[in-house]
Amino acid sequence: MIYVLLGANLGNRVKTLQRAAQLIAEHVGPVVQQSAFYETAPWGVADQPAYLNQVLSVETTLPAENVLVQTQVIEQELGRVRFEKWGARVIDIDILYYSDLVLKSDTLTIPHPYLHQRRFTLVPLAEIAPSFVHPVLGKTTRQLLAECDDEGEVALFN
Ligand code: PH2
Ligand code: MG
Ligand code: MG
Repeated sequence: MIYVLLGANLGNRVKTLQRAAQLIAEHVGPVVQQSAFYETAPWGVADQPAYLNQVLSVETTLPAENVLVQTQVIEQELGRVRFEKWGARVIDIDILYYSDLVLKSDTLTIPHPYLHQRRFTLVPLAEIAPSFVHPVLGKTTRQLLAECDDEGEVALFN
């Protein structure tokens, strides 16, 4: 099982996240669980619109590097243009976990290196995977969230 974070803060955020989940199901594998949408304060670069974030669990037979390629193709297809690190974007798809795999290459780090520092990731992840254990830190999502000192706002979005 893999866990991916979707994020969008430009354009029609709901439509984009829905379309991203469809494309992930087509090109990566069946979506098993999806968290609610959360509206979240921008992290890293403050002066940008609020994000919608969602976490999905996905069953896949693809190796991690191929999942990355597929998610990048989907980002392109949905109109992503890269400007600045942590800046506004139509869609961002980040791999959080790939089962209990630990991997560091030039292009990909799994688990996602910032996941434990960000409420906008931990809150939706805790909704669908509260007991999943971080393979490096050895803590559940619930524990990581309790210990996270990020104070960024994360609100259920309806
Ligand atoms: N993604 C970023 C930078 N900052 N802030 C929020 N709230 N949500 C995100 O998905 C996000 C961010 C870089 O990927
Ligand atoms: Mg990201
Ligand atoms: Mg990304």
